[in-house]
Amino acid sequence: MKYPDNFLSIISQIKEMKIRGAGRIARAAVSALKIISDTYLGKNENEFINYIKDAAKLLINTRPTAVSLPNAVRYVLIHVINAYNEGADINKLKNELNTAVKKFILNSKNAIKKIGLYGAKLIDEDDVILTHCNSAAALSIIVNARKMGKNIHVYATETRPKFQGRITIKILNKYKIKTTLIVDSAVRYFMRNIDKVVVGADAILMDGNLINKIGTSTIALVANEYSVPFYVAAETYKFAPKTIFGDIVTIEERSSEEVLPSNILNNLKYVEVKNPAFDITPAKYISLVISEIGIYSPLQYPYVAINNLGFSYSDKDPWE
Ligand code: RUB
Repeated sequence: MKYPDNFLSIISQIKEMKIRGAGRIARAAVSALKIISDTYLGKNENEFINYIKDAAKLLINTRPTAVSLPNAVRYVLIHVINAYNEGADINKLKNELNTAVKKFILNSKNAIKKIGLYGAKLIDEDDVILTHCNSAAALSIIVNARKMGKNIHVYATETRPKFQGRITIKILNKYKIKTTLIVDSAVRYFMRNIDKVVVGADAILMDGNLINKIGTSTIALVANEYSVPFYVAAETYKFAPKTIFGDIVTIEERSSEEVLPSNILNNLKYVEVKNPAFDITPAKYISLVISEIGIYSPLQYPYVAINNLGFSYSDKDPWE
C-alpha cells in the first residue's frame, strides 16, 4: 500500500533530524500513525492492522537509539491490536487509535511539565547549571527554576557535530536566563564553576545506565571528579523495556558528512570519521533521575517506569 506524503515527510524529517529530541520524535511518530489511520479508506480490519504494523516498522527504523519512539508506537499499537482481538470494526479501531495517540501526546507534554516542577525544587538560588545537547525535559527544569524566581546561570555545550546547544541557548535567552556557551571539550575546564549538571535521556536501561547525546558520559565522569550532582530528566517512556529480556539499545552511527565534508575526507586516504550520536553513562555516575512520577535513584527508576508505561511489555513487539 502506498504511504501518504505527509506520513513519509515525518519519516524523513526524523531521519534528517529536523524533528529531533527523544520526546518530540515520540510525539511525531504517534501523529504519523494517526495519518496512516485517517487516510486508510478501506473497510478490511485485517488489512488495516497490517498497514499500521508496516507503518510502525518504518517509523521505528528511522532512528535506532531513542526508545521513546518504539515505546510510543507500542503504546498505540497495543491499544489497537487489543481492540482488533476483541472483534472491533474498522471505525472502532480508528477511534481506539485516535484516543491512544491523543492520550500519548497529552501525557508526554504533561510529563515534561511535571519534571520541570519536581526538578526545579532541586535547583538552589545562584546555582550554576551545566546542560548538554537540547533536551525539552532538562530545559523544563531549568526554565521552571527561573520561573520560581531563582537566580541561575547556565553553561550550555555547543554539542558537536549538530550543534543542538545553539537551540538550547536560544530557549534560555528567550527566558532571560544568563547563559554561557562553551565548546564540548571545555567541560572539565569549567566544571569547578558548576553546581549541578542537568541532562535529558534517550533511553534508560534495566541496570539504570543512561543513553544520551555523545559526550554525556564524559560530563558525568568529570562531574563525579568534582562531586557535582548529575541529574537526568527522563519521562518514564524513556525506559527501555526490552532490556529486561536481554535486548541491547543500538547506538546510532551517523554519517561522516556531519563531521567532515566528503570532498575533504575523500582526499585523505588514511583517514576515517566515526560519528556515534549517543553514549552510555553508567548508573553509578547518576545522582538522581527526575521523572513525571517522581524523583528516583537510577536503580529504582526502571522499576517505577515499567509500571507507568501504559502497556504490558513482552519480549515480542506488536509489529513483529
Ligand atoms: C537529543 C538528545 C536529548 C534527548 C532528550 O539527541 O540526546 O538529550 O533526546 O531530549 P538528538 P528530550 O538531537 O540526536 O535527537 O528531553 O527533548 O526528549
